[in-house]
Amino acid sequence: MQPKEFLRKLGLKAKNAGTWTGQQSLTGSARSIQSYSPVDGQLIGSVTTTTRDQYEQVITCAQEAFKVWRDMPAPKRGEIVRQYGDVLRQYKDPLGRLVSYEMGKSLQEGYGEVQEMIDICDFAVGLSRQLYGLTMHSERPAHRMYEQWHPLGIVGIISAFNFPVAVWSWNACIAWVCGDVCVWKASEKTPLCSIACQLLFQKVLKANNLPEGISCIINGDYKVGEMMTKDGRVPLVSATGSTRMGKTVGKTVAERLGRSLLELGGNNAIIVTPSADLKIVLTGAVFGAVGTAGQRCTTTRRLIVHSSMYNDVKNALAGAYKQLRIGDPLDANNHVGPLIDKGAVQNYLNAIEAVKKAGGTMVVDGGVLEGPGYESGCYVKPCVAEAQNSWDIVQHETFAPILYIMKYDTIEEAIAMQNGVPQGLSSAIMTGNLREAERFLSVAGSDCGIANVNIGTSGAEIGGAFGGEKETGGGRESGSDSWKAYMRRQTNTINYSESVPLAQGIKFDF
Ligand code: UN1
Repeated sequence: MQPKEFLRKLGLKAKNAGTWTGQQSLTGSARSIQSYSPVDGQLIGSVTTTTRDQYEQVITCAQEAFKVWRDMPAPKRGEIVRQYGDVLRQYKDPLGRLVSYEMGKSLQEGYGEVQEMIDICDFAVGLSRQLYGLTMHSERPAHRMYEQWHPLGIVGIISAFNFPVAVWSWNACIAWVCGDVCVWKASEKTPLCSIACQLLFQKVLKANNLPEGISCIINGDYKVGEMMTKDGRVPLVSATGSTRMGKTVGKTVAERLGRSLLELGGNNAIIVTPSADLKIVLTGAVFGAVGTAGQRCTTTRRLIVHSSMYNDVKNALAGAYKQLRIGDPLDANNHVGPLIDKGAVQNYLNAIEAVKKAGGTMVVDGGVLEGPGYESGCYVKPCVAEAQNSWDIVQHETFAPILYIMKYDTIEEAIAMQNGVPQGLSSAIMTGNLREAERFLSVAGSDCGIANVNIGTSGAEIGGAFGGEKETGGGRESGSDSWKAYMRRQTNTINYSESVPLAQGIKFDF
């Protein structure tokens, strides 16, 4: 299917996508964002950036919509999200293709992202009947105490290019069933994906006669994001992206005592123990390191291998990397697509330079691909380098398919290495040894938000709470009880006695 065709199916006019706010198509912005595909370097479309005035209109529109949405019973809101899940099922093919074409991930992964959206819709529908609060026993006679959860209002969502649709949906679908309305600032590298999602959701709102401001979009760079992070009318900002971005967002939102939910960089490792199943190690590590061309926050960046099997793993990896096919991600034969843009290619080249300078040896060489099919200049070779955990370059997250491999002797040493980075998102151990596995999962084990046994670091399911510690930002999105971040808790005490007994035994007679 040609890009023109899937864009048309999604309601996007090629070359001029326009600006959507969720309310109406606004005009008057002088600047626009051009979206070029990293697949073939072609201009896919452009989107106008949101001006200050337009931002004000969007917020007013969202505030008005909130008044309607918050009064709808939660299971009825769940019904709207259920319908969105159905629309996504219907549009999985064109939306998956757009994700693949605009972002550059493989078509399978593009479909996978839409599937994650469908799954989170299902999860949110169930949740809409389970927003439970606790009841407590009051210390006073004839008193009842309980807590209830109310929506916050406007939830601001800042999302990254690497999961241009799924990560928004983890936030938006949960926020919606909670009764919040959402304002989404997507990455300026993938603006059309966000507009496509928005148009599909607007179909559902329209069919149900609901205000469009339940879902709004603002477009632009960090300055547009800043309008939201500084805005006291946005009680929660959920941001996914680099640690650098998260530090700014966290600080700005904290200055006004707002809430932020941060899902930032990872520096994820797999520990390979002597009892590991080599087949599992290879699949987990190779998919973890080269999937999405190394541009997942959960990408495997470090392989910490027991010295007794270090050479075997190194050779097996080199063999597996030889099989990788790099090219057009829409062609199902290819495993690895392009990086997002030339800036990302430069970062990749700089990191390889830095690792070599530090004394690293390449196990699998990197490099930029040229020639037919690689005209966009964004295709690079996934590579593997022998490195030391303490090196500055290894301590940093480079959003590219570079895997660092290193040796350990004792399990304590391996865990210390795995934890010995500023980030704390995902981690894994490959082992057939129960003691080692449990030790890795114990309080003295992995310090990450995600810790897996005999599974790689990427590809988390939506049912769990997703996020990590330390410089990953501490936020949790998606499954489990992550919904609580999108609501405010109210403790209620009701006195049905005929007197007013005070708590803590205090007497106040007059
Ligand atoms: C991200 O890269 O920001 O666990 C999210 C995974 C995906 C989500 C990654 N389900 O790899």
